[in-house]
Amino acid sequence: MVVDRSSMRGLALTASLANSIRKLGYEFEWIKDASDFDKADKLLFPGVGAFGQATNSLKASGLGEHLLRYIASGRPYFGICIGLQVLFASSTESEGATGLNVIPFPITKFKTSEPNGQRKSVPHMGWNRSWRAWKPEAQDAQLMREEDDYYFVHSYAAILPPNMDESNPVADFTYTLARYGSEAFISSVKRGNVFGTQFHPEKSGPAGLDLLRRWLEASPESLSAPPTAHTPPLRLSDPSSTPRSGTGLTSRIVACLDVRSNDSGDLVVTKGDQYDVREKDSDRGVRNLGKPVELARRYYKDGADEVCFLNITSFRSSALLDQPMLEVVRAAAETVFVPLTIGGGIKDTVDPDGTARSALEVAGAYFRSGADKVSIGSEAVIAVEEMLEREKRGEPALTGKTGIETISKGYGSQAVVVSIDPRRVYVDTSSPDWIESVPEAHRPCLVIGDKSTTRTASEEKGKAWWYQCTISGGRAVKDIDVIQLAQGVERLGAGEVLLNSIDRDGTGKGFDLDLINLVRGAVGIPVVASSGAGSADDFVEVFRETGVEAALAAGIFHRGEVGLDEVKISVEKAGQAVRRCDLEV
Ligand code: 1PR
Repeated sequence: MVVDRSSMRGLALTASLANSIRKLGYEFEWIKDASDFDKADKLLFPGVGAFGQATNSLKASGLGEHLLRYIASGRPYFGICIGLQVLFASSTESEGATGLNVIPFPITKFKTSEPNGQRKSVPHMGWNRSWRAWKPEAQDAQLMREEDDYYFVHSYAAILPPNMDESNPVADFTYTLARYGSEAFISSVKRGNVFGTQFHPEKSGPAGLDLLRRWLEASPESLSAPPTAHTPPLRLSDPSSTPRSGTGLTSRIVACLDVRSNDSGDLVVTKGDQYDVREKDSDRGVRNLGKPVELARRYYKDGADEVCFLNITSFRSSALLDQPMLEVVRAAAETVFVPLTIGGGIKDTVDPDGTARSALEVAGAYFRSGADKVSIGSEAVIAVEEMLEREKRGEPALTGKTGIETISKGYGSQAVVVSIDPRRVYVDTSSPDWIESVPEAHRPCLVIGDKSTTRTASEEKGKAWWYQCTISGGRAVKDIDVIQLAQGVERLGAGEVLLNSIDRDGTGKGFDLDLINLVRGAVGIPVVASSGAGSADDFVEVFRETGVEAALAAGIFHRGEVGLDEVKISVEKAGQAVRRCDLEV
């Protein structure tokens, strides 16, 4: 396995790939210097991040040349995500950077809106399907399966023109396509010994592990076999070539585990209602709903599309050296092969010995333990508040120093989630000029109860409210609203918003559709709806009414009231695509 060790981003997902290979019973070694290429029987190049960073460091270290020589030797190569993209000629992500040009075709960015004007979230993040192999190869070397969903996370891809024909250089390769909205792009490509996937098999659950297994098991000869069949070029405008409606992505279902130490000092999964996690009885102990790693494993087996850990006591104990959540993530990543997010305490900290640790270092420790994304809460609110202050003073908005900026620069924006904890602020509507009591800056997120779209709308008649952001798990409020925050973190470089609602948390009343529609309409990055799920129908409703990319629940899953499969069946019956998987692996 070769890793671009000079690129931090390259390291981010390698822990997961290493775990997948070990899980499949194979041994591997990291390429440390050029001489290691000679020892390799097969070579995997994993990674995420920027094209230029990867190609430049391959060139600067001289490893690029050795990589090309390795490929020319006919031994099998498997590039994942950026390991696929470096095979191409160039990328609009990094002007002037040149790839290895094994496939003389450019990588370009997804459009953020459709021809009909509809918004399209970028990055393309989630589970999508590969389909219609062009020039399928001999059966023994056929790696891809059309019926499987795989996990993608990227903003750039080998996007094919709609009038693709045999003169396109890509036509010399065997490839599968995936569709994101109206754009079709290469999801896997193969010619002879060279194979690559835009998606992450190591994060694609049983289907991804199966693909890795097929590649690892196949003999080098069968992997290098030339194509034996030839089919005409795929006409992308052919409606029968589109297996799934909508964007192509499935609606993601996320299981969330709020983790903290109980009064005996053990780490437990807990769950509050409206952020109070203590039992209602007289001793007020921390509610204990299970062990974090065991529950994460269970949700993976039950078909969760992602698992999210939130360290909800982080604002009290923040020393990195002493961070038990690192071990939780490490242990979970050994057996959970879907994306893992970790939140809580992702900020600049100081170790007990006085060593300062930047948010980037804290995040790096989690990525090396096996996390795929970090979720930033309180620090994001403070960063946006300061950014707005700077703008008011006429200073540049971005400093490049906030955790969001440094982590998204180092690991890619797709690795940075911002967790928002808004609270409704009700306003007195009894006087005719009540609107004056709402600060002008916050009026864009004002909801008039009579127009509320939530299921509890009848309770809201005559009311009005806006959404104020909180920090420290709802313990303090800030003079910044949910739209200001969501748009601010997008400018700083966040790749996804995890949208909680303190009013709905743990209530089972359904998601706050007003809130979700406001935020989703305000940003171009994916939004995960959270808080309030009480039934499988709540998921159906939130996907149908808001078009949100993902929905998360905690309490109903922990208490066993609703199963992940039950949610997926309901969402699918309602016409939304979901990832169904073989739950045995
Ligand atoms: O501020 O960067 O250290 O991050 C702290 C993180 O911990 C934030 O993401 C914040 O949301 C979370 N947090 C802090 N205190 C609590 C608490 O509960 N006392 N949990 C807390 C937030 C909300 C969701 C919950 C959904 C779904 N929990 O995580 O999972 O509301 O619940 P439901 O399906 O049961 O309704 P920082």
